[in-house]
Amino acid sequence: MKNDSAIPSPELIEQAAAHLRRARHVCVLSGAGISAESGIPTFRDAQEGLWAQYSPLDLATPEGFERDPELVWRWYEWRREMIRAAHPNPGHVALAQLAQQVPRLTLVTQNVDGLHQRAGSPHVLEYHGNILRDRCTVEQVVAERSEDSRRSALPRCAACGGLLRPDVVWFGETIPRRALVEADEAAADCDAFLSIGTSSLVYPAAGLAEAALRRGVPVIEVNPNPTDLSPHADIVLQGPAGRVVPALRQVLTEGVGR
Ligand code: BJW
Repeated sequence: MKNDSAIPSPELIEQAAAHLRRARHVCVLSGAGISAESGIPTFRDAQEGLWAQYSPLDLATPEGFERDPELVWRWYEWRREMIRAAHPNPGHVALAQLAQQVPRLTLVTQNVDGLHQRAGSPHVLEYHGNILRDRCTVEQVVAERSEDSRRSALPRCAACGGLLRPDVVWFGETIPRRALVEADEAAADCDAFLSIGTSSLVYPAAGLAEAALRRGVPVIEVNPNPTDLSPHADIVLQGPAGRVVPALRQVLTEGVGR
């Protein structure tokens, strides 16, 4: 990762804030990078990213789960513990506050950690589900664990006894319908788009910024590293979300140097 302690110039932050000030509806897409400063690893960062150490095909596909559900559950239980122990960081908090400062803000998150909600963001669209929920593989609904499988390596549904899985979206699976539709609507209606802490590599999520770009809507990216979106974004705020989003929120409220 590049020098992630630097943050963009006040002038560039003001340019981004000016777009947000003019906006009637801001659409935000967040990714793993916004939770990195809460101690939760991203997926694709070269050294610490989860995919540098674990195979997405084994751990984040329905086929991997079918082959070895115990392995997949062990990995998810490890991540759940990490996420339960984590706290929202200043990036999550500033984004929740930003929602109070613009007429309308739709927050679409690819993250499964629930940290936006814990920071106070209302109506978060969980595009890739939530790791803290279980889903029944038979009934395909969010489910409780049966009493006798609570501590088992393979938890079972209290209602039907079916095998449970984490309520997340794996590769090749469809996005939860409500999140998919409402995110598409927001990308089609917004007049400013903010992409925070995502590599913009995973679809259909990455297509949301593309849809906004096609409409000529200003797209602002917050990321310490360049992504596939960066050359197309109107403004790239290069730096960590935990510093850049609070700075953006502050400039939006107070203006530069006032
Ligand atoms: C910081 C920072 C700091 C660091 N501050 N920033 C079109 C083209 C090509 C392929 C496809 C396509 N359409 C569909 C596909 C297939 C596939 C896909 O996109 N593959 C690509 C990887 C090539 N997509 C799917 O399969 C999706 N489903 C689908 O399309 O269904 C329709 C369909 C069904 C059947 C057949 C065909 C189509 C589902 C995708 C599910 C993704 N699931 C995961 C796991 C979730 C569960 C879990 O957590 O375990 O979601 S994978 C992983 O990637 C996770 C993330 O949400 C997602 C995105 O990652 P994200 O958030 O961008 O993280 P990173 O690590 O990539 O990036 C972090 C960024 O943060 C970096 O840029 C850093 O620089 C930055 N950063 N520190 C700010 N402090």
